[in-house]
Amino acid sequence: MKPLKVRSMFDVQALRQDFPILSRQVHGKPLVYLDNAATTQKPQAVIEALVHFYQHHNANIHRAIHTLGEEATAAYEETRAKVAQFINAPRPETIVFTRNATEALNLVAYAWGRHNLGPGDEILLTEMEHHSNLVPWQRLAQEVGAVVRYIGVTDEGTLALDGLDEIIGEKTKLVGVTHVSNALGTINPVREIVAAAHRKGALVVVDGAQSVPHMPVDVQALDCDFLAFSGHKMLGPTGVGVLYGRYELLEAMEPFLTGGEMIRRVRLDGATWNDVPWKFEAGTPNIADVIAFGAALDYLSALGMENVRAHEEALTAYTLRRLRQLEDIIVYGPKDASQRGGVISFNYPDIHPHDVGTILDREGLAIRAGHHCAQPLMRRLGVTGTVRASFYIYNTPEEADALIEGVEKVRAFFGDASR
Ligand code: C6P
Repeated sequence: MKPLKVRSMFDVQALRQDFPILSRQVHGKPLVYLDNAATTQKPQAVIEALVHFYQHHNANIHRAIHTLGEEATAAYEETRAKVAQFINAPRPETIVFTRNATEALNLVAYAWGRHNLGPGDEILLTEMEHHSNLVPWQRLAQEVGAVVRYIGVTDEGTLALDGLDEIIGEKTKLVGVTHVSNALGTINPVREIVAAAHRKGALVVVDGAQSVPHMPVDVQALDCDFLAFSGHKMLGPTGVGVLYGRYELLEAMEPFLTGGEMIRRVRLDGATWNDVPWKFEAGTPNIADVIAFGAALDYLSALGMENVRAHEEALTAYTLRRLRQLEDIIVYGPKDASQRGGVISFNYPDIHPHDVGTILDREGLAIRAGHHCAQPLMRRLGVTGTVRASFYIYNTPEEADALIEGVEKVRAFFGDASR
């Protein structure tokens, strides 16, 4: 098949020069990095922002009155403002920095859930949630006597939303839904789910870990109550997560972790809390990585998230077309690339995903094989795991071709499935 001309709005070959790691070899082959749903590579601008901070501005924030402290505080808070702008949050104070999406989701379960859910209340999740938007709620439900229910997954890998207004019951107090499935790539109709939940007075927490890095996400348009995501999946350093929360909700919530920085006044008989969002940022935060995350946001904003989405959609459509031409292969998730992010999960019925992953690694291809922290979904699909390729801004049609060639080699190595 002729390699696809991905009509990107940016020059992918030029952009690749910004990522030092992309020029390395693995097992003597050029690295083809297709594990972007796990974490993305970092451009030089982000690496330099990190080094620059430590070389020129390093200090603790919010407490020092010296110049370095003021500079560090300003840069940290500037990233908060950039995050707010990136997801069109109404004000920077609605942005809380955490370690990752997982911690952001736990924050909601602890700080909102423990005080707002009780016996018999229902938490409605989906069968395609990542464990990070599932286990905290199961644990909370056990603690407070709430009940967890699930929206099912269809054979096409979409949410079974028929009768949504009945699925969300009078007792449903919280709906938790992933915007884009990390295992299937399915883009869920979050706006409709939020509208249905709000009609019943339920709040909605959206797991944006696989959407915010890949497409324009506007929290005001979605009208969600909480949105969680991770900086490391969008060119930023590890150790930075984001929780967006509706301001009134954050203000009414109890703190998550307690200690330094999150207090207003402490006496021997008790304490009062700092303003939102600092009430939720106890102790010294991940200052340097947050500031470098700001450089990642600048990089993505310069590309334009519409363009990022268009690039990934074209690459996904091309790869899906090529994969489906291979004999025996099972590809999961929606047929149409317009309904999915840049994540493609597949299996050979007779070959373990780890074996596929090991052979692909020998070809320089980095993919993920396993349950993708979505074990209930794997059970629904009737598998223990899948092979998953996931794209980002620097991936090319030639790399998609390398994936197909690698998969063909796997088939050849194991022989025909019918034998
Ligand atoms: N998914 C993957 O390979 P953390 O680890 O906290 O940064 O992100 C957690 C998380 C939450 N929700 C979704 C939808 C995710 O995909 C992830 C992370 C990685 O799919 C690691 S399991």
